[in-house]
Amino acid sequence: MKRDPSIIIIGAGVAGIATAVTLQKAGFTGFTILEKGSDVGGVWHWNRYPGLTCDVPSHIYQFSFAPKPDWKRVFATGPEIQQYHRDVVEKFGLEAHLRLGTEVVSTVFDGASWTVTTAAGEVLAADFVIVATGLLHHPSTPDIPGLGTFDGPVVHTARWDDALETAGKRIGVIGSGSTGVQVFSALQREASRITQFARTPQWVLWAPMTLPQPRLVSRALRAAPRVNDALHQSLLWGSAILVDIVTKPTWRRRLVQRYARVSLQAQVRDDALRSTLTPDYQPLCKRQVISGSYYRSLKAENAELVTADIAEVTPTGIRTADGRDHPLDVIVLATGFQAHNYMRPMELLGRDGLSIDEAWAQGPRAYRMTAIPGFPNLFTVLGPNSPTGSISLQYSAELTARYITQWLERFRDGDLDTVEVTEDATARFNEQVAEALGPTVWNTGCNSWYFNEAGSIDLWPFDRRTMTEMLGRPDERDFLIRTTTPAD
Ligand code: N01
Repeated sequence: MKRDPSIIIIGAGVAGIATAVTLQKAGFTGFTILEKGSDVGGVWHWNRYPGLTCDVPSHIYQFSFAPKPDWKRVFATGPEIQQYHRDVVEKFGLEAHLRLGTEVVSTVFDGASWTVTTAAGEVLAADFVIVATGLLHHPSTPDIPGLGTFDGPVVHTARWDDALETAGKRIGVIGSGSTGVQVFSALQREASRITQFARTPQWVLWAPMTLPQPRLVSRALRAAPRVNDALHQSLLWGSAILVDIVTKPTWRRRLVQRYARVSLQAQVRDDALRSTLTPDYQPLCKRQVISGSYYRSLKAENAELVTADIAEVTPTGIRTADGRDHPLDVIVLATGFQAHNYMRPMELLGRDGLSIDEAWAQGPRAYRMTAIPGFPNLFTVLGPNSPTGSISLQYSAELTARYITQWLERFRDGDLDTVEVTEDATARFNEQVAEALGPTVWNTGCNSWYFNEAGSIDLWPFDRRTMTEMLGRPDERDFLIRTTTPAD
C-alpha cells in the first residue's frame, strides 16, 4: 500500500527550501511549508542592514538544483541572494505549498502523528515534521543599563528598520562580529560621526568583497551549464581546505592565520590602533570575519574605535567605563543572536510529553544534525552541530533532506509508521563530536557564539566526506522503527 505522508516543514530559509525541493524531486506532494516571516529566504529576509554581503563566494552559496551562473558579484549582496531564494521558490512552484506569515507555536506528538498549532490558532495534522528554523534567528539584545532610556532610535541589525535615517547622523555601532564589521563599513560613508564599541577585537581577513563578476563570465557560464556545474563542484571540493584549516593544527592553518596577521599589519600602520585591534586569541577561533573595507573605514576622519567597556546608555548617547560620554543620534546593535534557542520558543512535545526544553537542558543535541531521541517522525535540517563557514550550508541541507527522504519513502511504502533515533546512537555520535572538536581551532581559547550553555561547541567537526557518509544510507540499528500497518 502506497500512501503520501503529510509533512510540515517549518521555515522557508535555505534549509526549508532545500528540503521542499528535495521532497518534491522524490515525488512527495503532501508537504506544507509554514513560514513565520512575510517572505522566504530566512536570514536573508530578516537581515536587511546596510552593507549586508555574503562573505562566502556566491558560486558556493547556491543550491545544486538551482545553479545561478550570473551573480553580479563574486561575493553577492544580501538583496541579490534574497532575490535568488524568491526565484528558486517560483521556479519549483513551491508557492502552492508555502504559507507565509504563519508562525508555529506548538508541535505535539500523540504517539502516531504530530499536531501543529499556529499563532492564529489553526490546528494542522502531520505524519512528519521537519524543522528548518535556522540557528541565527533570535536577535540578542544586550542587557546594558539605560538602553531603554535612549532618546533616539535603537535598531538591531537583524530587524533593520528600512525607514531609519542614518546619513549625517552620529551613529554608535555595538559589536564587531561579521555583522558589526559590515554595517560599520557601510554606515561610515555617510555618517557625520560613527563610533564602534568593540568589546573583543576580531581578526579580519582581507578579501575583495565588492569584486564584480564580469558579464562575459556570466554569459559564458550561462551558455555552458556543464562548465558552471563543474565550477560549483570544484569550489565545493576545493572548500575542503576550509574544513582542514579549522579542524587540524597543520601548516595550512598557520598559513591562513599568518594571512590574518598580515591583513592587519598591511592595512593598519598606526602602532597604537594596530595594538588595540590585535586580538589575544588565534585567528579563525571565532567565526572568521572577512572584509575588504573595515580597516579603511575605521581610519576615516569621522570614525572612532572604542574598546572601553560600555557602562550605560544615557538619553543622549553611550557612557563608557572610563567616564567618557559619546553623544549619539542612533544606536545600532550588531550584537548577534541567541544561537542556541534553536526551535524555541515553540512548544515542542515529543513521545510521552517530553519537551524539547527538557531534552535539551544541556544545550541542543541531535544525531548527525537531524534526529532527536524522544521525537519520532521529526527531523531537523541544519540542526545542532551544523557547519558554519567550513562546509556549504546548501550542500549540508540537501544531503540531510535526502537522508530524511529515505525514511519518508519507507513510510510511503508502508514499511514503517514511526521512526525515532535511539539515545545510544545519539550519545555515541555526540562522543565522536566531542573527541573531534579537541584539535579544532574553535577550541583554542576564545569566546564565541559557537559555545552553548553547557560549554560545548555546536559545530560540525568532521570533513565533508564524513558528513556525506554519515548522511548516506540510514543505519537501522540506530533507530527504533514501529509498524502498525502491515506492508503489502
Ligand atoms: O554576531 P556575533 P554577528 N556589549 O555573535 C558583541 C553570520 N553572519 O551578527 O565578541 C558589547 O558574531 C560581541 O562581543 P564579544 C556569521 O556566521 C554571516 O556579527 O562577545 N558588545 C561581538 O562583537 C556570524 O558569525 C554573514 O565580546 C557585545 C558582537 O556583539 C554570525 O552571523 C554576515 C555585547 C556579536 O558578534 C553572527 O554574527 C553576518 C554587549 N553586551 C553574519 N553583546 C555573511 O556574510 C554582544 N556584543 C555570510
